[in-house]
Formats: sequence, C-alpha cells, structure tokens
Amino acid sequence: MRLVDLRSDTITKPTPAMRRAMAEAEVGDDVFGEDPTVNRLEEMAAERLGKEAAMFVASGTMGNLVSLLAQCNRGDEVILGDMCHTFLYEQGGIAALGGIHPRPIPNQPDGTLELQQIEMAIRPDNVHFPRTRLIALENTHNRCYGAPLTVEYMHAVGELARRHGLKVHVDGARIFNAAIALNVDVRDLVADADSVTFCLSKGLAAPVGSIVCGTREFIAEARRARKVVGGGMRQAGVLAAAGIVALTEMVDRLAEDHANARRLAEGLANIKGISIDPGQVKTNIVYFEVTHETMTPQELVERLNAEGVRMLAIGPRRIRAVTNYHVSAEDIEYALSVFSKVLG
Ligand code: TLP
Repeated sequence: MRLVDLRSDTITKPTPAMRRAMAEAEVGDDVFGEDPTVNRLEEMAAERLGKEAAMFVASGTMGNLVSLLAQCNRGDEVILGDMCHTFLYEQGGIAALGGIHPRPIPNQPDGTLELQQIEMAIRPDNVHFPRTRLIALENTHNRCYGAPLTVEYMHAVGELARRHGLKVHVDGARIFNAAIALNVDVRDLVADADSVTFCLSKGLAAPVGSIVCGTREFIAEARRARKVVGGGMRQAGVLAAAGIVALTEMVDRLAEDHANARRLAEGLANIKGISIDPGQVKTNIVYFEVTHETMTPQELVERLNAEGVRMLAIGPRRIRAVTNYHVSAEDIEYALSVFSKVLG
C-alpha cells in the first residue's frame, strides 16, 4: 500500500548523501570545542543567517529554551504569542526551568503579534511587576497556517524592541520555509533578532538537531545554558555532518513542499465535508476544518490512515497536514483520491 505521511515534516529521514556524510564524519569532543564537523556546521549556519556565531543543539525545544535562559534572568517576562510553540508545546520549560514568566498576547491569523498590543504589554518600572526582557516571534508560524512573517514586520518588531531596550528571539524552526515563500534572503528576516533557533530536522530532513545563532557573547551564554540542561554532546559530528548536507542541499527544494501544500489545499477545497481557504497556505503547513455531518476529525484521520494517508487531528474540528521531502505531487493526488473515497 502507498504511504503518504503528512503528520509532520519532522518525520523526514536522512537522505543517502546525509548517511554517507555521517559515516565519514571527522569527529572530536565537542564539549572541548574539538569536533571539526560541529565547528564547520556552526560556522556555516552563522554565516548563512548573518550572525556572529552559532551553536548546534539537540532540538528546536532545546534551542528556544537555551536562548531564553541565556537572555533572561529569573522573574523576567517574555512577550510571546498565545499560539506559539514555546507557549503551547514546550512544557512551559522557560518557566519550569528558567523562572521566566510568559506574557502571551493573541497571535493574529497571519502569525503576527499586533505592534500596539506588544507595546501595551511592556511593563513599566514598578515594584509590583516582573521586568519585560524579551519579545519572542515564530517564523513561519506553525499554528497560524504556517504563515511566513515578512521582513517588514520583523523590522518593525525589532525597532519597537530597541526603542524599549528589549531583546528579540525568533523561533525560526522553519525560517528557510519563510525565506523561500517570501523570496527573500534569510539574513534579512532575522536581521533584527538577537537570537534565532532554526531546525535541521524538519523540512531540511536531517535526523537530529537545531541551531541557535546570535552574537558571540550570546552564544557563550547559550553554551553554558545548553550544558546545564544536559545538552553538551561529545562526538556530535556524526549528527552535524547531516546538518551540513541539510543546509547545502535541502533548502531550495522546500519550494516543492510549498507547491504540494498548495495543491493539497486546492484539492481539499473541492471536497464536500471539508472547509479550507487555499489562499491561506503559503508554506508547507495545511490546516482544514472538518464540516462533515457525522465524521469527526479523529474518525476521518483513522479512515485516511487505513488507506495509507497520515495526518494529525488537532482539536475538535481541525486536521493538520504538513508536506515534506518524502511526499511527491503524485502522493498528493493519491491523498486527494482517498479523501474523495472516504468522504464521498
Ligand atoms: N513542532 C512539531 C510538534 O512539536 C508540534 C511539529 O510537528 O510541528 N518550534 C516550532 C515552530 C515547531 O513547530 C517545533 C516542532 C519546535 C519549535 C520544536 O522542535 P523539536 O521538535 O525539534 O523540539
């Protein structure tokens, strides 16, 4: 049976070139700073994002956590979106492990935070309040239809932050999807960020790992934070080698994932029992509502799964599909035919 796995881009497996690079990787003890492959990946990543320095971490969650640990003191407040990954899906780690107070404000459907609402959330100097330290943005925005946040918006938040003496962190788990979708240099997207996390193991198909970027001073602090959360890896070059292939060979092809996501959305718009606005799909993430009279998203997902099409039911009405390296245009046609069969 054909298998079309659209649950996430995290399901991607390493490419043959990655496996070769991993097998042949030169390694050393990275806690001593002696793994040449990790060092090369970090240099490449920093250069690619236009930052002074970078650090390899185990996951996107770890990247966000150590970035905030490095930039905030206990009791400091971070302004973030109520739909962002750090607030919803990271176990409240910034609070649990860092004593950092989250101040969620509403994410707009396009993934942005309204500038005025950010400004209103900044605390005045008063003995009753925590100190606002940082604004966190997510680009692309996972829960907001994979929306890419524009260069202009990122600059506007950067300008606002500087005016108030605040730092900016960008959860750029899928920042290259944003750059490709907007047809801009990724450097311009993160120029205003004091720290950025991006993932090698989502659309870029590396088996493990994310990168944190920023100034040399920030990375030195983030390295301390990574060590205390147990993220000091030793011969990590075997993993970093795949990351190097991810950065050099896998970025430009993300455009295919975006085209497939659009194809899927347009096809779904013609299927009874589904509600979707295909215009909302700008990258590789597709959300749609199940409006069928009797079938719940959970039941629909189970029926699709029985035919080899995998997606995730999110909440009482929605399903998420994420296109990725292992999903072709023909797979999308197949998935749509299964939808017609199951709902028709
Ligand atoms: N997202 C995963 C799930 O955790 C929901 C997915 O399937 O989309 N930031 C963003 C925007 C993310 O989407 C994710 C993972 C992370 C951070 C965390 O990355 P990992 O899974 O590497 O810790």
